[in-house]
Amino acid sequence: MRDIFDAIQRSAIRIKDAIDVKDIGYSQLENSSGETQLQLDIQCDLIIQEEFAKVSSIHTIASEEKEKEMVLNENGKYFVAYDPLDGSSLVDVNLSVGSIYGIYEGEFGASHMVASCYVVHGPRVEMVFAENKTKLYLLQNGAFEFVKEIRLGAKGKLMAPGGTQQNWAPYHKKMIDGFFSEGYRLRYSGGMVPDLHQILLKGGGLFSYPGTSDKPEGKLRRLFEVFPFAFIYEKSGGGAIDGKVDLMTLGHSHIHDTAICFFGSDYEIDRVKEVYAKMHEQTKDKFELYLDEMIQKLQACQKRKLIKAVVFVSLTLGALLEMSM
Ligand code: AHM
Ligand code: MG
Repeated sequence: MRDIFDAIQRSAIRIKDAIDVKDIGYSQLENSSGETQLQLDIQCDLIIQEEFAKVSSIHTIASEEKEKEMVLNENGKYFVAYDPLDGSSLVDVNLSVGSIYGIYEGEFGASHMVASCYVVHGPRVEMVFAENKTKLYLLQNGAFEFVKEIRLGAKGKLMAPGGTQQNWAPYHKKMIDGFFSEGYRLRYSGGMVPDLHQILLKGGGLFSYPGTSDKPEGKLRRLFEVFPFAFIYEKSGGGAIDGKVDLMTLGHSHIHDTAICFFGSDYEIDRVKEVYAKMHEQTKDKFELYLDEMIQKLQACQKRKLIKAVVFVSLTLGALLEMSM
């Protein structure tokens, strides 16, 4: 694990230099000498790949920038999934960005995660690494120095609500509005690394990326974004759920799968659970009532009308499921 930690630190220093060049953010295609430049996120992906290739304990890597996993060492035991430069579009406007790493043993999957880490590139470069505890490090004169252990409070004051609001479900909007009317303050930059980092360091709050009408399974990727932060929040004394269950109990079928996600301190996570459980209950009740009605209709049907009724039921069930989102 130590060699992975070191490789992440070397990558962070190289990524800092890659971000800190004049042309980045103004032109993604050509630098001032007219040479073709690699897009910054691809450049960061290659930096990390190069540093991980030096680590013999890494078996396979998966990156947000790579379609498929890449085997590095057949004898390695760790599987590392990373997002090399999350929120890369924020570089253009000089807001903070970051890299996220999920370290899995034996294979990818939440239940195999043994450590996770992220690096924030803001006014300073900071790194948060969680294994048994969550620890904060600061880049000082070319080396990362331990600063402190991080613990979340039981209740926070900050709210980072992701996703396009017009595509939120009404119960989700009501819940977020409820937090604001309790005095929570909006803190959303559009970069999950700085947004979750702020909540973590300021003691608590809620970051959410719900299922929306355009992205029913959320936007954030399980292996590179959701599981690493879920691990960090849980190790820091907070919670991470998909509305119903602990995010760390979810599976995945593809390396780029996404998940609906909420990260926060206990108070906010409990509220999300309550609101989402109530919504699921109501949807279930509505669904059962509807099914009973349909069964009665079917029973009353003449044999020749049966096929027509079955088609009708399938179509309306589909519409009802869509409505309940
Ligand atoms: P990216 O991987 O394309 O950079 O997108 C991930 C980012 C997260 O950092 C952030 O929380 C989210 O996308 C913001 O999305 P939205 O603008 O839909 O709220
Ligand atoms: Mg990302």
